[in-house]
Amino acid sequence: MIKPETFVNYLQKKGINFFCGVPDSLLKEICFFINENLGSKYHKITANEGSAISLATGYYLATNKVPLVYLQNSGLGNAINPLLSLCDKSVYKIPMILLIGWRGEPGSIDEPQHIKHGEIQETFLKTIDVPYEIIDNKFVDYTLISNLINKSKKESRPVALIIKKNTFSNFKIKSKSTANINLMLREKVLKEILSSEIKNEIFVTTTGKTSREFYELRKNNNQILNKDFLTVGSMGHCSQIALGISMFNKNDVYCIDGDGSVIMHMGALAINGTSKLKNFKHIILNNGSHESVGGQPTVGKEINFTKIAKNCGYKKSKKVSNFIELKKGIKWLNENKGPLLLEILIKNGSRSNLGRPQESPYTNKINFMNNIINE
Ligand SMILES: Cc1ncc(C[n+]2csc(CCOP(=O)(O)OP(=O)(O)O)c2C)c(N)n1
Repeated sequence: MIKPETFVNYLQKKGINFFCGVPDSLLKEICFFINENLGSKYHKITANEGSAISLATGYYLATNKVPLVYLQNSGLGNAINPLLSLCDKSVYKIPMILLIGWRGEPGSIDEPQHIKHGEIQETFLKTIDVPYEIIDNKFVDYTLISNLINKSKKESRPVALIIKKNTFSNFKIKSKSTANINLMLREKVLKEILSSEIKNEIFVTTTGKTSREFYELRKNNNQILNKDFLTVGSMGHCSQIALGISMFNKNDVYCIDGDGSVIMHMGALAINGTSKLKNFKHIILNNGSHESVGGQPTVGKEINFTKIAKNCGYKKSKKVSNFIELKKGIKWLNENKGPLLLEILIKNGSRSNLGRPQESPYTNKINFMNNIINE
Protein backbone atom coordinates (compact mmCIF):
# COMPACT_ATOMS: atom_id res chain seq x y z
CA MET A 1 0.00 0.00 0.00
CA ILE A 2 1.06 3.58 -0.58
CA LYS A 3 1.24 5.94 2.38
CA PRO A 4 -0.87 9.03 1.61
CA GLU A 5 1.93 11.29 2.88
CA THR A 6 4.51 9.62 0.59
CA PHE A 7 2.24 10.11 -2.40
CA VAL A 8 1.33 13.72 -1.68
CA ASN A 9 4.92 14.65 -0.77
CA TYR A 10 6.06 13.20 -4.10
CA LEU A 11 3.48 15.28 -5.99
CA GLN A 12 4.51 18.37 -4.07
CA LYS A 13 8.16 17.78 -4.99
CA LYS A 14 7.01 17.69 -8.61
CA GLY A 15 5.45 21.13 -8.19
CA ILE A 16 1.82 20.10 -7.54
CA ASN A 17 0.74 22.30 -4.66
CA PHE A 18 -2.95 22.98 -5.16
CA PHE A 19 -5.55 20.27 -4.53
CA CYS A 20 -9.32 20.37 -4.90
CA GLY A 21 -12.17 17.97 -5.55
CA VAL A 22 -15.05 15.99 -4.11
CA PRO A 23 -14.16 13.14 -1.74
CA ASP A 24 -14.57 9.50 -2.55
CA SER A 25 -14.34 6.44 -0.31
CA LEU A 26 -11.44 4.98 -2.37
CA LEU A 27 -9.53 8.23 -1.92
CA LYS A 28 -10.60 8.66 1.72
CA GLU A 29 -7.12 8.33 3.24
CA ILE A 30 -5.46 10.72 0.84
CA CYS A 31 -8.33 13.21 1.29
CA PHE A 32 -7.83 13.02 5.08
CA PHE A 33 -4.12 13.68 4.69
CA ILE A 34 -4.63 16.62 2.32
CA ASN A 35 -7.36 18.08 4.50
CA GLU A 36 -5.25 17.90 7.62
CA ASN A 37 -1.94 19.02 6.16
CA LEU A 38 -2.72 21.65 3.56
CA GLY A 39 -4.08 25.05 4.47
CA SER A 40 -7.43 26.20 3.08
CA LYS A 41 -5.62 28.28 0.47
CA TYR A 42 -4.12 25.20 -1.14
CA HIS A 43 -7.01 22.77 -0.65
CA LYS A 44 -10.72 23.20 -1.38
CA ILE A 45 -13.53 20.67 -1.24
CA THR A 46 -15.75 21.88 -4.03
CA ALA A 47 -19.50 21.73 -4.60
CA ASN A 48 -19.13 19.23 -7.44
CA GLU A 49 -16.44 17.84 -9.72
CA GLY A 50 -17.15 20.29 -12.56
CA SER A 51 -16.57 23.09 -10.07
CA ALA A 52 -13.29 21.45 -9.08
CA ILE A 53 -12.06 21.42 -12.70
CA SER A 54 -12.99 25.10 -12.99
CA LEU A 55 -11.44 26.11 -9.65
CA ALA A 56 -8.25 24.29 -10.65
CA THR A 57 -8.33 26.16 -13.97
CA GLY A 58 -8.52 29.45 -12.08
CA TYR A 59 -5.51 28.43 -9.98
CA TYR A 60 -3.55 27.61 -13.14
CA LEU A 61 -4.53 30.90 -14.81
CA ALA A 62 -3.38 32.85 -11.75
CA THR A 63 -0.13 30.95 -11.11
CA ASN A 64 0.94 29.06 -14.26
CA LYS A 65 1.26 25.98 -12.01
CA VAL A 66 -0.36 22.57 -12.42
CA PRO A 67 -3.23 21.79 -9.99
CA LEU A 68 -4.65 18.42 -8.93
CA VAL A 69 -8.34 17.51 -8.92
CA TYR A 70 -9.48 14.42 -6.99
CA LEU A 71 -12.78 12.71 -7.68
CA GLN A 72 -14.72 9.48 -7.74
CA ASN A 73 -15.18 8.22 -11.30
CA SER A 74 -18.92 8.97 -11.10
CA GLY A 75 -17.85 12.61 -10.77
CA LEU A 76 -16.50 12.50 -14.32
CA GLY A 77 -20.11 13.04 -15.31
CA ASN A 78 -20.04 16.41 -13.58
CA ALA A 79 -16.53 17.17 -14.86
CA ILE A 80 -17.03 16.35 -18.52
CA ASN A 81 -18.29 19.74 -19.65
CA PRO A 82 -15.41 21.88 -18.32
CA LEU A 83 -12.94 19.14 -19.28
CA LEU A 84 -14.07 19.28 -22.91
CA SER A 85 -15.19 22.87 -23.36
CA LEU A 86 -12.63 24.62 -21.14
CA CYS A 87 -9.51 22.48 -20.65
CA ASP A 88 -9.31 20.52 -23.91
CA LYS A 89 -6.62 21.23 -26.48
CA SER A 90 -9.24 22.60 -28.87
CA VAL A 91 -10.07 25.31 -26.33
CA TYR A 92 -7.80 26.72 -23.57
CA LYS A 93 -5.39 23.78 -23.11
CA ILE A 94 -5.35 23.67 -19.30
CA PRO A 95 -2.81 21.40 -17.61
CA MET A 96 -4.00 19.49 -14.54
CA ILE A 97 -3.76 16.13 -12.82
CA LEU A 98 -6.97 14.18 -12.21
CA LEU A 99 -6.83 11.67 -9.36
CA ILE A 100 -9.75 9.33 -10.03
CA GLY A 101 -11.06 6.67 -7.64
CA TRP A 102 -11.91 3.60 -9.75
CA ARG A 103 -15.22 2.38 -8.37
CA GLY A 104 -16.75 -0.57 -10.21
CA GLU A 105 -13.46 -1.79 -11.64
CA PRO A 106 -14.26 -4.82 -13.82
CA GLY A 107 -13.61 -8.00 -11.81
CA SER A 108 -14.18 -6.31 -8.46
CA ILE A 109 -17.39 -6.47 -6.45
CA ASP A 110 -19.14 -3.12 -6.18
CA GLU A 111 -22.60 -1.57 -6.00
CA PRO A 112 -24.87 -1.42 -9.11
CA GLN A 113 -24.50 2.36 -9.45
CA HIS A 114 -20.75 1.97 -10.00
CA ILE A 115 -20.76 -0.84 -12.56
CA LYS A 116 -21.15 1.21 -15.75
CA HIS A 117 -18.75 3.94 -14.59
CA GLY A 118 -16.15 1.29 -13.75
CA GLU A 119 -16.61 -0.58 -16.99
CA ILE A 120 -16.09 2.44 -19.23
CA GLN A 121 -13.38 4.09 -17.10
CA GLU A 122 -10.48 3.55 -19.49
CA THR A 123 -12.49 3.87 -22.71
CA PHE A 124 -13.93 7.10 -21.37
CA LEU A 125 -10.51 8.67 -20.77
CA LYS A 126 -9.30 7.45 -24.16
CA THR A 127 -12.38 8.95 -25.82
CA ILE A 128 -11.88 12.35 -24.23
CA ASP A 129 -8.14 12.12 -24.98
CA VAL A 130 -6.84 12.27 -21.43
CA PRO A 131 -3.64 10.19 -21.00
CA TYR A 132 -3.57 8.12 -17.80
CA GLU A 133 -1.70 5.69 -15.59
CA ILE A 134 -3.27 3.11 -13.28
CA ILE A 135 -2.08 3.01 -9.68
CA ASP A 136 -2.63 0.13 -7.24
CA ASN A 137 -1.20 -0.92 -3.89
CA LYS A 138 1.84 -2.57 -5.51
CA PHE A 139 2.76 0.58 -7.38
CA VAL A 140 6.46 1.50 -7.11
CA ASP A 141 7.51 3.12 -10.38
CA TYR A 142 7.13 6.82 -9.62
CA THR A 143 8.75 7.75 -12.95
CA LEU A 144 5.38 6.90 -14.55
CA ILE A 145 3.79 9.67 -12.49
CA SER A 146 6.65 12.03 -13.14
CA ASN A 147 6.40 11.41 -16.91
CA LEU A 148 2.67 12.03 -16.81
CA ILE A 149 3.10 15.31 -14.92
CA ASN A 150 5.74 16.39 -17.44
CA LYS A 151 3.35 15.52 -20.26
CA SER A 152 0.64 17.63 -18.66
CA LYS A 153 3.02 20.59 -18.34
CA LYS A 154 4.69 20.24 -21.74
CA GLU A 155 1.53 19.64 -23.74
CA SER A 156 -0.67 21.80 -21.49
CA ARG A 157 -3.45 19.23 -21.04
CA PRO A 158 -5.29 17.29 -18.35
CA VAL A 159 -3.85 13.86 -17.49
CA ALA A 160 -5.18 11.26 -15.05
CA LEU A 161 -4.10 8.82 -12.37
CA ILE A 162 -6.69 6.08 -11.93
CA ILE A 163 -6.60 4.79 -8.38
CA LYS A 164 -7.65 1.22 -7.63
CA LYS A 165 -9.34 0.09 -4.41
CA ASN A 166 -7.07 -0.29 -1.34
CA THR A 167 -4.17 1.64 -2.89
CA PHE A 168 -3.59 3.95 0.08
CA SER A 169 -2.85 2.88 3.62
CA ASN A 170 -4.69 4.31 6.63
CA PHE A 171 -4.08 7.89 7.62
CA LYS A 172 -4.82 8.57 11.28
CA ILE A 173 -6.62 11.90 11.67
CA LYS A 174 -5.24 13.97 14.54
CA SER A 175 -7.97 16.55 14.88
CA LYS A 176 -11.38 14.95 15.51
CA SER A 177 -13.92 17.71 16.05
CA THR A 178 -16.24 17.41 19.04
CA ALA A 179 -18.27 20.49 18.05
CA ASN A 180 -21.52 18.66 17.22
CA ILE A 181 -21.36 15.91 19.78
CA ASN A 182 -24.81 16.67 21.27
CA LEU A 183 -26.67 16.56 17.99
CA MET A 184 -28.77 13.61 16.80
CA LEU A 185 -27.45 10.71 14.72
CA ARG A 186 -28.83 10.40 11.17
CA GLU A 187 -30.11 6.87 11.76
CA LYS A 188 -32.05 7.95 14.87
CA VAL A 189 -33.63 10.79 12.91
CA LEU A 190 -34.67 8.40 10.13
CA LYS A 191 -36.09 6.04 12.75
CA GLU A 192 -38.16 8.88 14.16
CA ILE A 193 -39.46 9.77 10.69
CA LEU A 194 -40.43 6.13 10.08
CA SER A 195 -42.38 5.88 13.29
CA SER A 196 -44.20 9.18 12.73
CA GLU A 197 -47.43 10.16 11.01
CA ILE A 198 -45.63 10.55 7.66
CA LYS A 199 -44.26 7.01 7.44
CA ASN A 200 -46.68 5.95 4.68
CA GLU A 201 -45.94 8.80 2.31
CA ILE A 202 -43.74 8.71 -0.79
CA PHE A 203 -40.03 9.05 0.07
CA VAL A 204 -37.07 9.80 -2.16
CA THR A 205 -33.79 9.39 -0.28
CA THR A 206 -30.34 10.66 -1.16
CA THR A 207 -27.10 8.93 -2.17
CA GLY A 208 -24.90 7.22 0.38
CA LYS A 209 -25.70 5.99 3.85
CA THR A 210 -29.04 7.81 4.15
CA SER A 211 -30.62 5.44 1.62
CA ARG A 212 -28.89 2.43 3.16
CA GLU A 213 -30.09 3.28 6.66
CA PHE A 214 -33.59 4.10 5.46
CA TYR A 215 -33.79 0.76 3.65
CA GLU A 216 -32.52 -1.20 6.64
CA LEU A 217 -34.90 0.52 9.05
CA ARG A 218 -37.83 -0.31 6.77
CA LYS A 219 -36.73 -3.96 6.67
CA ASN A 220 -36.31 -4.12 10.44
CA ASN A 221 -39.78 -2.60 10.92
CA ASN A 222 -41.27 -5.05 8.40
CA GLN A 223 -42.52 -2.01 6.47
CA ILE A 224 -42.29 -3.76 3.14
CA LEU A 225 -45.13 -2.30 1.09
CA ASN A 226 -43.57 1.12 1.12
CA LYS A 227 -43.19 3.88 -1.43
CA ASP A 228 -39.48 4.59 -1.22
CA PHE A 229 -37.20 5.51 -4.08
CA LEU A 230 -33.55 5.09 -3.09
CA THR A 231 -31.26 7.39 -5.11
CA VAL A 232 -28.28 5.06 -4.92
CA GLY A 233 -26.19 6.98 -7.48
CA SER A 234 -26.76 10.40 -9.07
CA MET A 235 -25.54 12.38 -6.06
CA GLY A 236 -27.24 15.76 -5.76
CA HIS A 237 -30.22 14.89 -7.92
CA CYS A 238 -32.71 13.36 -5.50
CA SER A 239 -34.73 16.55 -4.99
CA GLN A 240 -35.38 16.79 -8.74
CA ILE A 241 -36.48 13.16 -8.83
CA ALA A 242 -38.83 13.95 -5.96
CA LEU A 243 -40.05 17.10 -7.69
CA GLY A 244 -40.81 15.18 -10.88
CA ILE A 245 -42.85 12.68 -8.88
CA SER A 246 -44.70 15.37 -6.95
CA MET A 247 -45.67 17.10 -10.22
CA PHE A 248 -47.50 13.97 -11.38
CA ASN A 249 -48.67 12.35 -8.16
CA LYS A 250 -51.24 13.91 -5.87
CA ASN A 251 -49.73 12.53 -2.65
CA ASP A 252 -47.12 14.20 -0.49
CA VAL A 253 -43.57 13.51 -1.62
CA TYR A 254 -40.81 13.69 1.01
CA CYS A 255 -37.27 14.14 -0.23
CA ILE A 256 -34.61 13.21 2.33
CA ASP A 257 -31.41 14.93 1.25
CA GLY A 258 -27.88 15.47 2.60
CA ASP A 259 -26.06 18.79 2.89
CA GLY A 260 -23.24 17.66 0.57
CA SER A 261 -25.75 16.46 -2.00
CA VAL A 262 -27.79 19.68 -1.87
CA ILE A 263 -24.65 21.80 -2.23
CA MET A 264 -23.53 19.68 -5.19
CA HIS A 265 -26.47 20.89 -7.30
CA MET A 266 -27.88 23.74 -5.27
CA GLY A 267 -29.60 25.32 -8.28
CA ALA A 268 -32.28 22.66 -7.78
CA LEU A 269 -33.53 24.61 -4.75
CA ALA A 270 -34.61 27.46 -7.01
CA ILE A 271 -36.63 25.10 -9.18
CA ASN A 272 -38.17 23.36 -6.14
CA GLY A 273 -39.11 26.63 -4.47
CA THR A 274 -40.64 28.28 -7.51
CA SER A 275 -42.57 25.10 -8.41
CA LYS A 276 -45.21 26.10 -5.83
CA LEU A 277 -46.00 22.41 -5.42
CA LYS A 278 -48.03 21.93 -2.27
CA ASN A 279 -47.05 18.27 -1.95
CA PHE A 280 -43.27 18.80 -2.14
CA LYS A 281 -41.60 18.40 1.26
CA HIS A 282 -37.83 18.63 1.46
CA ILE A 283 -35.72 17.46 4.40
CA ILE A 284 -31.99 18.20 4.61
CA LEU A 285 -29.98 16.11 7.06
CA ASN A 286 -27.12 18.50 7.75
CA ASN A 287 -24.04 16.94 9.36
CA GLY A 288 -21.67 19.42 7.72
CA SER A 289 -19.87 16.58 6.04
CA HIS A 290 -19.65 13.92 3.36
CA GLU A 291 -20.21 11.31 6.03
CA SER A 292 -20.86 8.41 3.63
CA VAL A 293 -17.36 8.56 2.16
CA GLY A 294 -15.37 9.29 5.30
CA GLY A 295 -16.68 12.48 6.89
CA GLN A 296 -14.71 15.12 4.97
CA PRO A 297 -16.15 18.57 5.71
CA THR A 298 -18.74 20.43 3.63
CA VAL A 299 -19.71 24.07 4.14
CA GLY A 300 -23.17 22.85 5.21
CA LYS A 301 -22.93 24.29 8.70
CA GLU A 302 -21.51 27.62 7.47
CA ILE A 303 -24.46 28.47 5.25
CA ASN A 304 -28.12 29.07 6.00
CA PHE A 305 -30.23 26.51 4.12
CA THR A 306 -33.50 27.76 5.58
CA LYS A 307 -32.92 31.33 4.38
CA ILE A 308 -31.66 30.11 1.01
CA ALA A 309 -34.79 27.98 0.60
CA LYS A 310 -37.07 30.88 1.54
CA ASN A 311 -35.29 33.13 -0.93
CA CYS A 312 -35.66 30.43 -3.58
CA GLY A 313 -39.44 30.51 -3.17
CA TYR A 314 -40.11 27.70 -0.65
CA LYS A 315 -43.33 28.57 1.17
CA LYS A 316 -41.86 27.94 4.61
CA SER A 317 -38.63 26.61 6.08
CA LYS A 318 -37.57 25.53 9.53
CA LYS A 319 -34.45 24.28 11.31
CA VAL A 320 -34.42 21.72 14.16
CA SER A 321 -31.58 20.32 16.24
CA ASN A 322 -33.04 18.01 18.93
CA PHE A 323 -35.69 15.31 19.25
CA ILE A 324 -38.39 17.53 20.71
CA GLU A 325 -38.00 20.00 17.84
CA LEU A 326 -37.75 17.13 15.36
CA LYS A 327 -41.13 15.68 16.39
CA LYS A 328 -42.69 19.14 15.99
CA GLY A 329 -40.88 19.58 12.68
CA ILE A 330 -42.30 16.35 11.26
CA LYS A 331 -45.80 17.36 12.38
CA TRP A 332 -45.25 20.76 10.76
CA LEU A 333 -44.23 19.11 7.47
CA ASN A 334 -47.30 16.91 7.59
CA GLU A 335 -49.75 19.73 8.35
CA ASN A 336 -48.47 22.48 6.05
CA LYS A 337 -48.54 22.95 2.32
CA GLY A 338 -45.31 22.99 0.34
CA PRO A 339 -42.85 23.61 -0.97
CA LEU A 340 -41.46 23.20 2.55
CA LEU A 341 -37.93 22.73 3.81
CA LEU A 342 -37.02 21.15 7.13
CA GLU A 343 -33.32 21.34 7.93
CA ILE A 344 -32.26 18.84 10.60
CA LEU A 345 -28.89 19.43 12.24
CA ILE A 346 -27.22 16.11 12.94
CA LYS A 347 -23.80 14.80 13.92
CA ASN A 348 -21.45 12.55 12.01
CA GLY A 349 -21.61 8.81 12.46
CA SER A 350 -23.05 5.54 11.28
CA ARG A 351 -22.92 1.84 12.15
CA SER A 352 -19.95 -0.11 10.81
CA ASN A 353 -22.24 -3.10 10.11
CA LEU A 354 -24.68 -1.09 7.99
CA GLY A 355 -26.05 -3.19 5.13
CA ARG A 356 -27.03 -2.38 1.57
CA PRO A 357 -30.27 -2.96 -0.34
CA GLN A 358 -30.62 -6.66 -1.15
CA GLU A 359 -32.91 -6.20 -4.14
CA SER A 360 -31.62 -4.75 -7.39
CA PRO A 361 -32.38 -1.09 -8.15
CA TYR A 362 -34.57 -2.33 -11.01
CA THR A 363 -36.68 -4.45 -8.64
CA ASN A 364 -36.94 -1.49 -6.29
CA LYS A 365 -38.09 0.70 -9.16
CA ILE A 366 -40.81 -1.76 -10.18
CA ASN A 367 -42.07 -2.04 -6.58
CA PHE A 368 -42.01 1.72 -6.18
CA MET A 369 -43.95 2.36 -9.37
CA ASN A 370 -46.47 -0.38 -8.61
CA ASN A 371 -47.05 1.21 -5.23
CA ILE A 372 -47.46 4.82 -6.35
CA ILE A 373 -49.22 4.59 -9.73
CA ASN A 374 -52.99 4.12 -9.62
CA GLU A 375 -53.10 3.59 -5.90
C1 LIG B 1 -20.93 12.74 -8.50
C2 LIG B 1 -20.51 12.03 -7.25
N1 LIG B 1 -19.44 12.49 -6.57
C3 LIG B 1 -19.05 11.86 -5.43
C4 LIG B 1 -19.71 10.77 -4.98
C5 LIG B 1 -19.26 10.03 -3.73
N2 LIG B 1 -20.20 10.25 -2.62
C6 LIG B 1 -21.18 9.37 -2.31
S1 LIG B 1 -22.10 9.82 -1.00
C7 LIG B 1 -21.15 11.21 -0.80
C8 LIG B 1 -21.39 12.15 0.36
C9 LIG B 1 -22.76 12.71 0.41
O1 LIG B 1 -22.75 13.72 1.39
P1 LIG B 1 -24.10 14.22 2.04
O2 LIG B 1 -25.12 14.45 0.99
O3 LIG B 1 -23.78 15.36 2.93
O4 LIG B 1 -24.59 12.98 2.87
P2 LIG B 1 -23.89 12.19 4.08
O5 LIG B 1 -22.97 11.21 3.46
O6 LIG B 1 -23.18 13.19 4.94
O7 LIG B 1 -25.03 11.54 4.78
C10 LIG B 1 -20.15 11.32 -1.77
C11 LIG B 1 -19.18 12.41 -1.88
C12 LIG B 1 -20.82 10.32 -5.72
N3 LIG B 1 -21.55 9.27 -5.36
N4 LIG B 1 -21.19 10.97 -6.85
